[in-house]
Amino acid sequence: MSELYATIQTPTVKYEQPLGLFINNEFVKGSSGKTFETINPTNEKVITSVYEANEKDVDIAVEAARKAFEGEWSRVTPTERGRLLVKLADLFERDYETLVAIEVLDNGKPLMLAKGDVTHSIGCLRYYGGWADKVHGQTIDTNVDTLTYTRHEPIGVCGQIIPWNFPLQMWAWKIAPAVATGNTVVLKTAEQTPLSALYAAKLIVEAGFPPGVINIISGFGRVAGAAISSHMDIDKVAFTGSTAVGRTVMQAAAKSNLKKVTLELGGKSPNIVFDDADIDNAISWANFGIFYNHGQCCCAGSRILVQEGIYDKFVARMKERAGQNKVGDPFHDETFQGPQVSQLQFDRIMGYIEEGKAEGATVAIGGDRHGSEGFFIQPTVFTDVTQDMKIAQEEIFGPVVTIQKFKDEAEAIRIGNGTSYGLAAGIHTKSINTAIRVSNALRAGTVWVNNYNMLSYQVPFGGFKESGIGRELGSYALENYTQIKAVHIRTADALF
Ligand code: TXE
Repeated sequence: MSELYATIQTPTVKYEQPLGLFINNEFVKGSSGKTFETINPTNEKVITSVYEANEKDVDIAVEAARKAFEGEWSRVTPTERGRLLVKLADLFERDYETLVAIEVLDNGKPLMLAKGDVTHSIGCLRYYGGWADKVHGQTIDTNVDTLTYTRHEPIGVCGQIIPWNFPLQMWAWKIAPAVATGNTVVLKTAEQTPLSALYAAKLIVEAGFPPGVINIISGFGRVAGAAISSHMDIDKVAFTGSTAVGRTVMQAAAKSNLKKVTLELGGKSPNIVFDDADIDNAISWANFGIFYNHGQCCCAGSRILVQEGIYDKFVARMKERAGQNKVGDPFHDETFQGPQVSQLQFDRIMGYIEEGKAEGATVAIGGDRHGSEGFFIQPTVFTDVTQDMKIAQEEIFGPVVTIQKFKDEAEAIRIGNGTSYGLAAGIHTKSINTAIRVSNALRAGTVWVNNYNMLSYQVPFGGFKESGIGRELGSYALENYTQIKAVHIRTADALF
């Protein structure tokens, strides 16, 4: 094997890992030849090193994407685009065990969750494969001497910047709607988790996509990410990550060529439990709402609001439930919570836990690291939390939840809406009227009633307020990747 591949042995699978930048359907070493390490968060050891993209590599990838967009790809029929996406989904399915193992190894998410991620990614590719030949314009009657119609045309070259919390799922969410609608793509993965995206890149060639349609680069945000956001020949940028970087991306887009921008950013989502809720159900979803994916979810139900009548009972049950979550080796079948993705994220989260203690909140359970190796953190529940505390306002992005007490519906809505974010919310009640009133009043892009974190690729996802701009998934995502052209054809002699 050349240095462009490494043989990797995981506890479940041995496989060939591509390491290069994926440009024009080939793995290449990049213009500097520089590499960077990717770390296994379970044992803090280096898994391998991948090639690092700089500004010049972004230029080269964009050139390849532009050439494909204006050339071969523009002549591929919508039906064929759909077939290619469905073929790619079939290849994901064939290599399911490998993709699952890579996610567990590189990200630290447990097997049971990684399986869900890969299954979801396969479904997402197929779903948008189905859409490819169903995106049409309209004919519009204006007057008898004119034929007027609209075309839903692709935007062009799309820059896509993804995070590390769902490496493969984000890959599919971004690439599938873009390619289904006839765009070409330069996607930058997160520096913490480059591996599954490169493995999936190999499958792009096998599926039969023409060179340059999908380009995948590994690299750092401040270099390759910044080069994408400010590139003069990228027509659209789609970003998922922190609100702080989202602002930077939008500024760079405005200062360069006013490329179209969609952002999926952070959250501090309330999960509201009313007195009349089924307590077993509410505890189960509150636990899943925050501890799923170790709290590394933009929509995590990180603020539990409980009505005063059941507050004491709920806190006691939540402590008990959080303490039962199995934390440990993500390759074990029963593990529910693995390590956080990186030392940096571990330090950030531990910093918030210390801050919460210093601010006077009570640690009901957890509050410390788990074990002595790997980036593991105990499931942590804070009580005696007030609305002004940092832990009640800022996104912690770890297995840490706050519980606040409320009196009535109006107070629940006020606290629920009381942050700068607006990504998601949960409501637990047996009353349909309460559920509808409160879900209408919450300023959030998604509301779950008597469940939490249940995402489907058929359903739009995105944020109100500072949680983002635009919607991913469902038919709504197609709008992010198409622009409308109105054509007026005069069918009679000139009027003037
Ligand atoms: O995010 P960044 P980080 C939140 C969460 C987390 C915090 C920090 O609160 O604790 O962000 O995580 C690229 N120009 N979310 O530091 O930096 C970067 O390389 C262009 C929420 O990992 O935003 C990566 O590919 N791109 C979230 C991506 O942005 C830049 C998911 C995300 O990294 C860049 C992840 C720049 N200047 C974190 N700087 C969600 N919404 O799901 C970085 N990047």
